[in-house]
Amino acid sequence: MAPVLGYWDFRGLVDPIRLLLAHAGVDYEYKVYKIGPAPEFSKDEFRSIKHEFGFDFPNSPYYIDGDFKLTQKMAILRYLGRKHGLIGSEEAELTRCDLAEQAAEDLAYYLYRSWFAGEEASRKDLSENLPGKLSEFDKFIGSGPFVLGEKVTYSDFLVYSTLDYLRVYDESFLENFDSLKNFLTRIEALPNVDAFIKSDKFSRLPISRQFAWELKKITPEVTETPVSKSSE
Ligand SMILES: N[C@@H](CCC(=O)N[C@@H](CS)C(=O)NCC(=O)O)C(=O)O
Repeated sequence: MAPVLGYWDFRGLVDPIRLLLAHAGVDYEYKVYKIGPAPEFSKDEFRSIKHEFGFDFPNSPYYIDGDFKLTQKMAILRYLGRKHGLIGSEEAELTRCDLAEQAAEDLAYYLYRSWFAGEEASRKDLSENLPGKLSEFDKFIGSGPFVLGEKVTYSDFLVYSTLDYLRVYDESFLENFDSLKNFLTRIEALPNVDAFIKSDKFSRLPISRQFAWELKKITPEVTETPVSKSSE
């Protein structure tokens, strides 16, 4: 039976998993749950059934692969990295993947927190603090081409998603960071990733459904900030 990946109808935490699966050429069923409309953004569609799967920690994204019933995005990515040879093979490589993984998490958390804070505060915060964070990442990636040089790993897809969310928000933040821009281009040039992002299975938006800026991009006439009940 094909593995099953489950998540909401936005990119959020599932995006790097979908990119990895596309790159590895894995055939899987994608189960999409619909989040409710603003301002509640109800998660009942999944929450009402999440205890029925037998997960240790019922949540989404989830990945069911035979006897493996996984939640926790990072556990899923590492599992898939090991299974499909998309992980470091000795200590120096493994620790570099760990570093990329956690730095991408920090950056994503920072962006999410800022975007949930509302537009004005977010713009100010990002203009002041983001360039320093991106500069560290730019240096870390260097000439790449990927986190581990020639070898593609699960950590690349985490870094890609976070930077792409930022690019969708406002591409000018990446203007001075050639290594990061080149990194995004190289991930998108991986043949299976290229086919995936050009297919109707992929869409740049929505990323969370709850950020005011993305709501405006999807529905330009919307000018009010939606009330967020929870962060992702
Ligand atoms: N640490 C978890 C967080 C998972 C999480 O917060 N999932 C959110 C969606 S982004 C959710 O709706 N979970 C279902 C629930 O709260 O019942 C992970 O990385 O997978």
